[in-house]
Amino acid sequence: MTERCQGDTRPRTGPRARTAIVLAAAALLAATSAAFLPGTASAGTTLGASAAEKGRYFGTAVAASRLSDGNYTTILNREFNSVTPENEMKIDATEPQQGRFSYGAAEQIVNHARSRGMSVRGHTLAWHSQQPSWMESMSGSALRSAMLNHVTQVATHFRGQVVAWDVVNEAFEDGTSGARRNSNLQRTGNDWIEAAFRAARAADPNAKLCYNDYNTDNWTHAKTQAVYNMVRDFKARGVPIDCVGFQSHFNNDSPYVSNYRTTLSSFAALGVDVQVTELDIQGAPAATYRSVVEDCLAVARCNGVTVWGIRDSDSWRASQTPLLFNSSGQKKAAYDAVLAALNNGTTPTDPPTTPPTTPPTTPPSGSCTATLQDSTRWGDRFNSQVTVSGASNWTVVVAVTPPQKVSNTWNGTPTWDSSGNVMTMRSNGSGTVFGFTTMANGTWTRPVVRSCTAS
Ligand code: G2I
Repeated sequence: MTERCQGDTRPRTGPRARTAIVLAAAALLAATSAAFLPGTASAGTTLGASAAEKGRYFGTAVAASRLSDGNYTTILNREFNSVTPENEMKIDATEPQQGRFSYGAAEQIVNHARSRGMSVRGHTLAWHSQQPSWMESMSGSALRSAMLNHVTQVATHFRGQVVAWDVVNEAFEDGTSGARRNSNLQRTGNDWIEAAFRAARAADPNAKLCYNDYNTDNWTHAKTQAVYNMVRDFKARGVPIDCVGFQSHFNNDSPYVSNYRTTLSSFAALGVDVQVTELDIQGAPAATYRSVVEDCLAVARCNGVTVWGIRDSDSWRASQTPLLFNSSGQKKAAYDAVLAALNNGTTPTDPPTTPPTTPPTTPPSGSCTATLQDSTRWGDRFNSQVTVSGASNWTVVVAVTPPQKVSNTWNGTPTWDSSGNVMTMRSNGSGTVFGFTTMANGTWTRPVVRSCTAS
């Protein structure tokens, strides 16, 4: 191209000219996409970033023992923006002897996640299973007190670090009875579940509190209806419940059904968030994975999807090869289907909200420039995208207006001031665009870029 100078408009022919036309068209397309599809800069290529652009998270169960496996952590750090400790926050792990708490393995996962901008789901505070032997042998009021103390201690320990807790896990019977599961906790009195939720709320007022269960995916099943009735009752009586987790372990005996979306939306209509908390599907059929993600995206209050492990070899049901990555860590067809579903996801139809009227903001000074633009908006939250120029290694400070809270970020590593309203975002090395989701909490003021510093 050196033979042509700027302004030379003579037509060109031949392969180099065709190459130039293709490149120019590609550049135009890229510029157009950037203008009309904010956030496509580097999202769209990983599960977490794509989900974040839809205002959701995409998470995985993590085992502390696997964090030393480089293949595992490479996938974890690249693809996911939420983690759930698979076993490390369970009662037997966190209180192995009564009154003696042990948080090391759980903290390893929490620190790994939070230092990389991933959020943490806590699993689980009260459950009939994986109880330490001292608790298994307890009953009555002693057990009730021990359970409430456990909830209080663990939720307090992780206060501010866990965005959502599975407060109570698997408290209902399988089959057609719709009854509570007969467990030592249930035998302490039918109100044990609401007592656990109240204790959790007192311990960590800002965490979302979830009830989590399996075989509650099919809207027509008695167990689904029983959980629904409990949540409706809790909402009516002011028991502090914020969300319902659908484990969604699908297999030939307990398959995905097309009324799953009805289940999610029906629970959401009770005034709780819904989350897919432990997804795995026997054989990992791409179409079924895709449907699950589409169902979540179709429900405004579906916050995100967590798969129960990264590679097939990490699964509790490894022989069913139910996950998105094979045992060598390669993406399976189901991965491609999930990513496509996240990228084509529909924006839920929420009541319209009033957009802010102030123009996009740029910081007053600094060694680089950061421009904030509005992106997708939902009934309760909105995305913003910040484009940085003038530095490849940058630090940008953004403030949101209380009671707004940033719930999700992508393409950068965030840290927070003590108020939780001022986010310092650092580049991951190469990108010049980052984004975040702000929970409006009734306030729709656009976040403000305070500074941009080259580092
Ligand atoms: O069972 C599948 C999941 C159903 N919903 C609740 C989840 O918490 C549950 O997770 C699984 C873990 O994936 C397994 O990893 O929970 C199992 C226990 O109920 C976990 O299995 C345990 C084994 O039973 C232990 O022998 C083993 O020491 O995993 C432990 C750590 O590998």
